[in-house]
Amino acid sequence: MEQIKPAEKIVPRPGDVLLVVDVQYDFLPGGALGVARGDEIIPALNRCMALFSAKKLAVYASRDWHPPDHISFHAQGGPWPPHCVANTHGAAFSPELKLPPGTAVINKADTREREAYSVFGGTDLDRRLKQAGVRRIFIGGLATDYCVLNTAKDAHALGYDYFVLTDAVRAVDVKPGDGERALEEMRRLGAHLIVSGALSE
Ligand code: VGL
Ligand code: ZN
Repeated sequence: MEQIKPAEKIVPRPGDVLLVVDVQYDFLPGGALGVARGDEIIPALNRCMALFSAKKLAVYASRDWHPPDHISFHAQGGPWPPHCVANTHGAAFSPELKLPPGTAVINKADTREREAYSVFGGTDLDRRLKQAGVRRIFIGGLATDYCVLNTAKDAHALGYDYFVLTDAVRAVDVKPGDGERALEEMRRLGAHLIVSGALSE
């Protein structure tokens, strides 16, 4: 996989935001829809959040926020076991995730009838980012092959420049290789695939 090497520094600047996708108990090992090694991304995300926060740049954190009878759950004929039910333990952010004060929390897929893997899906994220003059989005979180992929596709369609932090994402991999294929698809759509260590003060 082609990546910008850490030696090529990228300095976050006004117009940049960090988007941390769905780092919730249910997507972490032991959770209802646990992503293997999902917990390994937290230190890298914490470093990125600290960097953006120190530069007074916005951090957004999304959460999958489903009603108990969401259409994506098996009982409704959907593909997933129940997960991230709003206001339950499973839907909470990992306490190891050091969200800076003022982090903007975006709930998604929070109505029964609607699935949304993208953080842009059915939320006001695009309006808020455009209003703030945001041009570049740095994306990390879970899962590479669902919410990260679909968020990146929408970022592309909505005209943003976007970066995927390859060491700060992990895949569900329902089929082995789904995560790698998702990264490849994002790269084809113009995503800059970088390691989080490339971000510099
Ligand atoms: C997700 C599966 C079901 C995700 C959400 O956040 O990637 N995956 N719901
Ligand atoms: Zn979900």
